[in-house]
Amino acid sequence: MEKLLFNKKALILFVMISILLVGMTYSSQFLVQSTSAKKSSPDKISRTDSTTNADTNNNNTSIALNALELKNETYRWQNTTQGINPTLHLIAHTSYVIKIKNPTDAKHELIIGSNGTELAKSNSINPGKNKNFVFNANTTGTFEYHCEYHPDTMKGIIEITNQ
Ligand SMILES: [Cu+2]
Repeated sequence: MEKLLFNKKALILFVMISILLVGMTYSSQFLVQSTSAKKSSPDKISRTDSTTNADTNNNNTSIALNALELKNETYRWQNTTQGINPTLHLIAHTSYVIKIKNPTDAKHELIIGSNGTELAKSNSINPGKNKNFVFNANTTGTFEYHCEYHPDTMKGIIEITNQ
């Protein structure tokens, strides 16, 4: 009877030690994994940061406008946030790359103007084509943009400020 009890105690002790050992092995593995994850994460973060910065810089100096067909061959300009004929807010003394996509089946041409004067233009963009052109926002003020072929429906305002 005593022997059996001792065996039971020994068995319980053995099981507890086994559980402890297994637990320690697992936790040490976890610790190693988390440390290596911590070691590698700063690289990842800095890499993401630099790409984000690059993207931000691009966004600061580039504007995407797409030709959009609503229906019955009615067209609008659309930006990346689904804005229709959006007002463009630009900073003075900055060069902007205007990136235009034309997924419609009509020709378009973006013209930036002021009181009937053309300041910059994309030239004709055929259906399915993309075109980039540079607009130098030299002075502050309110300007307009429109499509050469659809001036009544594809048009918007450009506001150039110092900030
Ligand atoms: Cu057009």
